[in-house]
Amino acid sequence: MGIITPTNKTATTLTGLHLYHFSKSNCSMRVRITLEEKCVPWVSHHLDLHKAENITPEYFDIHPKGLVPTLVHDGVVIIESTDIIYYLDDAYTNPPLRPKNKLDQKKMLGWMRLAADHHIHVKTYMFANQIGKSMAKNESELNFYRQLQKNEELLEFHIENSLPEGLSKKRIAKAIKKLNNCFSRIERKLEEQEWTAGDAFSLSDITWIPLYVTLHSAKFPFENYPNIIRWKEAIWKRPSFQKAVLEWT
Ligand SMILES: N[C@@H](CCC(=O)N[C@@H](CS)C(=O)NCC(=O)O)C(=O)O
Repeated sequence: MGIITPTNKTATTLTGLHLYHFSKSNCSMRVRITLEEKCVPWVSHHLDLHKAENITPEYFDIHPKGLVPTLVHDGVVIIESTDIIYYLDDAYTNPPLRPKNKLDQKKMLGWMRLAADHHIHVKTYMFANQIGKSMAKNESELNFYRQLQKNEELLEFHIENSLPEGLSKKRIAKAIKKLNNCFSRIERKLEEQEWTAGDAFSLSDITWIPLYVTLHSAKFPFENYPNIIRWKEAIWKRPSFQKAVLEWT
């Protein structure tokens, strides 16, 4: 999605870097890590998703799906976490967060796309195992949400999560299978190389590490993935990770 034109024109008058985000959101972590890697100052607009602070007409006028993160850079509004971090790496080239050679750059983009395609399964796993009940909406909250949310997939997801029985068993089983397939692929890659896209830390690692953080907190069985554990321990030591993730969670 990348750069958008929001209905709310006040966002376009902001100067500097402004991030609409939530402390525990994995997509927000990606952007915070990138900002810390680049050592650029930014202004925080924290929205607590557990208090539905993103479900307001004002925020839907900035982000059409009411999701975090949204980055505003000198009035330019950017959504979709993987697009945002790619944008930031173009705007602030030092240190570079993409591999030097074209082939590894292609691999990096492939891993980023894979993560974006699996977002729904991460969300399903988290809602099924950790946050579903606290995010369930009552009838009047659902009616309010229906008025704002134009995206069918998100609407359906939140309606299903708000049923007394929660998300369907079929949806949860599919998510677990898809996530295990993905992490098995990463595990195999990390057997041959230090980082997901080659021999340098890159946007691909920044895209995937928040998924480890979030899923691990919901007891995803990472003990079956020793190379992923070695990789996450290396990232844990980076000052960017400590500032962007540990200090926010
Ligand atoms: N593809 C989007 C997904 C953004 C997303 O789903 N964000 C979650 C937090 S990680 C959110 O805002 N959820 C709120 C909701 O579902 O209402 C991205 O990468 O930015």
